[in-house]
Formats: sequence, structure tokens, C-alpha cells
Amino acid sequence: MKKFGVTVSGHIMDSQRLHPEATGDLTGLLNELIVAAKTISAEVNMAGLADILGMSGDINVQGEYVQKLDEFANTAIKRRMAHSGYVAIMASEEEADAVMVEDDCSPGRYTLAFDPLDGSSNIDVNVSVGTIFSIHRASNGCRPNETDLLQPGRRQVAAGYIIYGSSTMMVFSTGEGVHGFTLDPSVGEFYLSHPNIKMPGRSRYYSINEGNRKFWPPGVLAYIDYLQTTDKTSGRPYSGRYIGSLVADFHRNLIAGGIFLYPRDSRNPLKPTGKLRLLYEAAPLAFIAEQAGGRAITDDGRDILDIDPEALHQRVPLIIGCRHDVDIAEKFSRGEMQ
Ligand code: P6P
Repeated sequence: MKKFGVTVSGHIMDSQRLHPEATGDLTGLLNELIVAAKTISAEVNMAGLADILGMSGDINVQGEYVQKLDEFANTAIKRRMAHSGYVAIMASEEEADAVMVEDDCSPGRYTLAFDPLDGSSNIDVNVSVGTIFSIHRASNGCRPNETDLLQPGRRQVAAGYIIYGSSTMMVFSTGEGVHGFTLDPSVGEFYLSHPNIKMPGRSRYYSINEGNRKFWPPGVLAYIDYLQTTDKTSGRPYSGRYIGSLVADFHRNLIAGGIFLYPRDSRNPLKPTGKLRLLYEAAPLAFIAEQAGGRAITDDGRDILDIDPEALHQRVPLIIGCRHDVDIAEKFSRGEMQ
């Protein structure tokens, strides 16, 4: 019956109708993202065959090799947005500086921050990767600037991700719950497959790179030891599940129940605040998590959505997942549980 299901565009239009004051710009922006998502999905799924794998030889602002698909995804999104009239200014993991959309007065009412292809180091081994996006209202009118992008996550108008895995799914929220849409590649449509997603009250999984164990903050170390201790009443020990692709790890935890941690790393002075980026990784996923009944904090107990960004590529430690588990992790991070 999927051919007659609710499409993502239909769902967005239904949502817009609930807001008479809506201009349709956010709907237009999301629809442009959907087109980009379909383009990227086709390319990612062809990667193994189209011999597009391998390094493009470029290095991005993060000091990481840029794989060709990273560049493709970045260009696909920038091109859709550049002439859409919905976006005033953008930030991308693949761009050192903010990307202005128009040289003169921009009509765009929104900002877009995105990670075009997160987890790209997994592309060569066919592990799921994803696009993450975050949308805010532009506040500087005709002359947008970087401060339009540096807004706390709680002000997001919409956020979400596309996961390119065994199937391509778009999961997003405009502040009225979290909804998941699965792409039917035979007709090129995303159909509503996961309405009103809620994180399970308790987790079964924990996701963390155990190879960094010796460099975790004490609170994180104590919390992971707690999760690995047998206690039937609280469902412990949890199972470890770590894919090394943020979108894939987050998506599993969102659907099946889990907690993901990427804490700060005492070993690496270049990443004193962890590896993941605030604007286009932690904040959008935190928005989704809270909308789904979960929560997201730093490893010293600050709510991700309340952090005032200071730089486009600012990194933050991230603990995100089912609210019950994040609340306990917070107690360990504050030394209130040992
Ligand atoms: P590590 C992928 O490179 C990424 O940015 C995220 O998708 C993922 O969660 C994390 O890094 C994995 O990092 O250090 O465990 O390999």
C-alpha cells in the first residue's frame, strides 16, 4: 500500500496548513533539501560501482581527507539552496567560512548548517553514512552574517538527518514531534514510515569508542563501568553497539533505545572539547532527541541546546539518548553517582 502512503512533501504541507501565518518558505527549504537528499542517495548507492570511492586528495577544514562523495554532497546541497530564495547564509562541515547565498540583499529568511556526509570515512566499507541539517531563522535581515548561524540549538526551527543505509530514510522535526520517511527509489518518493517517533524509556545499547577508554573524563569512565555491571532490575549490562558513524549510531538508539557518548579526550589537545561539532551535528541531533522524548548534554552536564555557539566549527563533548539514561550519565558526570 506504500504507493498511496503519505509522502514527505504531503506531510510538510499538512503541517504548514496548521500555521496560517506560514509563508511557505520553510516548506520550500525542506523540499529543496529533499531533492538534494535524493541526489546524494543515488550517488552514495552507486559509489561502489561508479568507482567514485577513494580520496579526492583534498583536505577539509577539519584536517581530514575529503572523500569525493563528501564534495558531491556538499555541492548538491549548496546548489539547491543558492538560488532557492529561502536561505540567507549557510555553514557546512566542508566549508571553512560561512557561505553567503547572495552578494547583494538576500531574500532568504532562514540559515542552514549541515554536515553533508557524516561518517564518510566509512564509505569505502559500505557502512551507513548520513547528512545532518539544522535550520534557524536569519535575524540580520538583508545583510546576513555569521552571527545568524551562531544561535543556540533551542532556537532551531527544524532539524534532522538523512541516513543512507539499507534503505534511505529522512528523519526530521519542525518542533511538532519527530517523523521518519523511507525512500522508495523505484518512484523517487519518501513515504511516511515512522510517524511520531518516541525514544524508548530505557536503553538496551550504549555507543562509545572503547579504544579511547584511557582518555575519558572520570565521570564517563565510572558511568560506562556502571553500564557494564550486572543488575537485572535495571537491565544491565547494556549491549555495546558502536558503528563509528554518528547518524547510524544515533538512528539505532532513537528507534531501539540507546545512549551515545563522545566525550572530551585528554590525549588530544587539538580536540579538548571532544570531536563532534555543535552547529551541524550535536545541536540538530539534540533537537531531534528532545522532540522524541530524549535528551542531550555535554560530559560536564550542560544541555546541548542551551550552549551559545562561539564558532562555526566549534566542537562539543556529546552524550545523547534516552532521557532516563542521560539523566544518570549526568549524575556520574557531576560526581553525584560513583
Ligand atoms: P571515532 C565520523 O568520522 C565521525 O565524525 C562520526 O560520524 C562518528 O560518530 C565519529 O566520527 C567516530 O569517531 O574517533 O570513534 O572514529
